[in-house]
Amino acid sequence: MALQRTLTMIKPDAFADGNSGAILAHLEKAGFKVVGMKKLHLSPVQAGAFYAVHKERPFYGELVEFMTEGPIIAACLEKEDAVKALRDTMGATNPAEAAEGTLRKLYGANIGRNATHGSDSAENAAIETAFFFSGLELVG
Ligand code: FUP
Repeated sequence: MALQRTLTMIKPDAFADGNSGAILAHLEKAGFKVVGMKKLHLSPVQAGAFYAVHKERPFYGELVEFMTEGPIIAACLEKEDAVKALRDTMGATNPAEAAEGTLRKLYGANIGRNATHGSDSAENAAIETAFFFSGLELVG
């Protein structure tokens, strides 16, 4: 498998709890290279657009509210097979079901407040990376 890029977010819960540094260190130790990174506070329109695929789901409103409650860190990460590797490093969507030692197990509280995001496919990784970063901001 060749080098691949994916998109992660340190969500408002993890940022507010002061876990950004630990999460970034965990990702670096797991072999991810940060090729782009920024801190921002999403507006409801921006968070709604990012999660547009979930628009019809019952949790959409709560998800947008949560993702806009405070700052986040968005980062583009590079590694062999990065999309799957990040999903494995994060663990299941619901922290209660996430494996020991995964980011969501370590830092998530519940399925809504689960500390981190990771793209679920190479196609979405490209879309989500372009949502946050211009080509000039990605330094490989
Ligand atoms: P994931 O790819 O693991 O982030 O999970 P999904 O794309 O299915 O969901 C995106 C986000 O919606 C989750 F991170 C948290 C939120 N969510 C809920 O709040 N309730 C649910 O039942 C499912 C997802």
